[in-house]
Amino acid sequence: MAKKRTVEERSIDRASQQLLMRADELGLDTAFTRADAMAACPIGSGVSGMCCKNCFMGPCRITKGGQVGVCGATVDTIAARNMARAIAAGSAAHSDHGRDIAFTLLAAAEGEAQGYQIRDEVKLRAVARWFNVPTDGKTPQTIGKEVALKAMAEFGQQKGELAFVKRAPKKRQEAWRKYGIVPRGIDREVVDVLHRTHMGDDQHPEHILKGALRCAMADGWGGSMIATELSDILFGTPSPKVGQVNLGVLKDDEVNVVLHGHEPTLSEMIVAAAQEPELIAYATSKGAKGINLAGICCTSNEILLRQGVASAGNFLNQELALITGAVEAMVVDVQCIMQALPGLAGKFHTKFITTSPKVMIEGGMHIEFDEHHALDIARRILREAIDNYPNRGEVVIPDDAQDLVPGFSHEYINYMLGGSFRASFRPLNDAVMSGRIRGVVADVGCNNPRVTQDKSHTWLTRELLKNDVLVVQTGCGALASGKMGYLTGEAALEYAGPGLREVCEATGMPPVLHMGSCVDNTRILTVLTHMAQEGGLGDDIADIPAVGLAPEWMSEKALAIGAYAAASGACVIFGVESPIEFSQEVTRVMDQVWEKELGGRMVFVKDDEAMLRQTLAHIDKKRAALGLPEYDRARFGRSGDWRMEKIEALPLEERAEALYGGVR
Ligand code: XCC
Ligand code: SF4
Repeated sequence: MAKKRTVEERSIDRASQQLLMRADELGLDTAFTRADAMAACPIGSGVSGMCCKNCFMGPCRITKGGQVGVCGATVDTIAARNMARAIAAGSAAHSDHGRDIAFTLLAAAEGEAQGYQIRDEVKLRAVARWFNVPTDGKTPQTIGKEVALKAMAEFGQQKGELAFVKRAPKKRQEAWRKYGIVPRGIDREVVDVLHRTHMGDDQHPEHILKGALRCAMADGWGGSMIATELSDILFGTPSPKVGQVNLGVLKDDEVNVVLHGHEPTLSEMIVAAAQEPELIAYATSKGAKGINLAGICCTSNEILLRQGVASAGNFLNQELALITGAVEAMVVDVQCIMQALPGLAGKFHTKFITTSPKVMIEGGMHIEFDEHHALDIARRILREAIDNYPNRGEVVIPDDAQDLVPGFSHEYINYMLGGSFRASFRPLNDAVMSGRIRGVVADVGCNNPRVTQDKSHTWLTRELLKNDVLVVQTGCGALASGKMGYLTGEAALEYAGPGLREVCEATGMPPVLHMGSCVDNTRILTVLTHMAQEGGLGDDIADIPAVGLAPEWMSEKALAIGAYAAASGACVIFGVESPIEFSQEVTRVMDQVWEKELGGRMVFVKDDEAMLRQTLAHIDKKRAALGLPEYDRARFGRSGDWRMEKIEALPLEERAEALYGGVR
């Protein structure tokens, strides 16, 4: 059995550490201890072998060079098929989320969705334009209905190109067409990958991965983009809001309802219902001071971004929230929901409630979501939670709750930089061109209990800031930064290098931007497109000095995002372990072949410092290719630099203490 890690080795988040100690005290298992007890399978993980179970002549296990499966499949074919299937599953999950939002928009436009309405007409009209829906003289309801139907049709489309593909820079579209990865229909591309990876089909690694890229494209420029855009139409396009994050947002004297998963549909209605005087009165009748909502994972990001609802944290906080003993109900929809939750909830008074027609878990209560009666369902769920308040036992709530300011949609960034007079990405491009900003990095993705929670996300963020790199974030990576206080502007400016600091001070833009949930990685595609179109940084996403990082990834969705980002021209670096390490060919295709054909690539780098080095090297390489001045941190913003210089002269240990000692 592997060794049990200390709480500090399991997480750098103090609130998590406190509850991990509590879990040890109570003898409760969590993903952290289960990861200690179960070493990752070295063959299934792709590190020292490859496993294929695509047919029942196997499963076949390849652990040495030259070995093949019963059917003759090589390690490269198996690695490519496994990667492609993971990308298809991830694309399916994101895209199906988008489909459900389209159903809700349709019901709302037809006046049949209780509680929902069209909140952002400007966005509705913009999306209508992309879908070629004429808007002249039509009511928002009619446009909404036509947009919803067009969105749904993108899923079932058999031939042609997805509508949002033409939002990308021209040159990017040409690269996609040339390499043959323009997605035809969202469902079709997922089915295509499942078909071609069935036993006895596509067995050419690069060709399999090309299918996987087309599928990922159907996610990034299809399903996920639909999810983001239609959510904005229904619930409003985000703009900065003050919120709070970490387990300390749970209240010891209110009914705590934790909303976990990914979709904004039901959670938005729960937010609305929680403000109803009757329900608040019902809560007080049970002895509580009120109803307190808190999110986990991307459902959290959705309602944090739009409604300012507090976040109890990221992926690895889900079990810890229950261990506070303070949660009356945990309500989940889809994705990233650990099966351990209902069992853990049973150790406390917590009611565990599944709501998606797609997700049921043994031991949980199921109250099924239906967009036609969402508000009534939300009320029923809140009543279940309130009824449970008197059953609460001993409570341990860490006092960690950090302020944060999320909500940087591309629309808002545009506005923030240019001001209302002339919204523009010009100041951002100028800052990159002058070298004040060295480049842009998206640090996104999950937590993974195989590595220390939040450590890589936050270390990389700090180091990138010091190197004058602007950091944008989504998903669990964003919540990691939030917990460390890096999403308030001032705190992050402490770390920012002189040039970046100068730009941020002049424009009011914080150096770390929380752009939303995981489907909102499509907002980053839009920002990069705007930057390419603004001029001065080439004319394609691949020209921009930008890198995507997923240092603590774990989900198939993360691989789908990585693949569409690489297809879109970005250099993407994943941490933890390489699931394709055992196949040199697949590693080569995803790195070199993709870079040659598409300008983007996807690599796996285990070590944080190596990840940082490669990130900066890529940025500098792109700067040089654009003929931009070499990055030189000494050129800008001398004010305040004495502090950084003094710190940088210190020996490593003291430097770490001086920089991070106060924040940890
Ligand atoms: Fe899930 Fe989106 Fe990963 Fe977090 S980051 S663990 S996928 S919640 Ni998408
Ligand atoms: Fe083995 Fe080939 Fe079947 Fe895979 S498809 S399990 S390699 S026989």
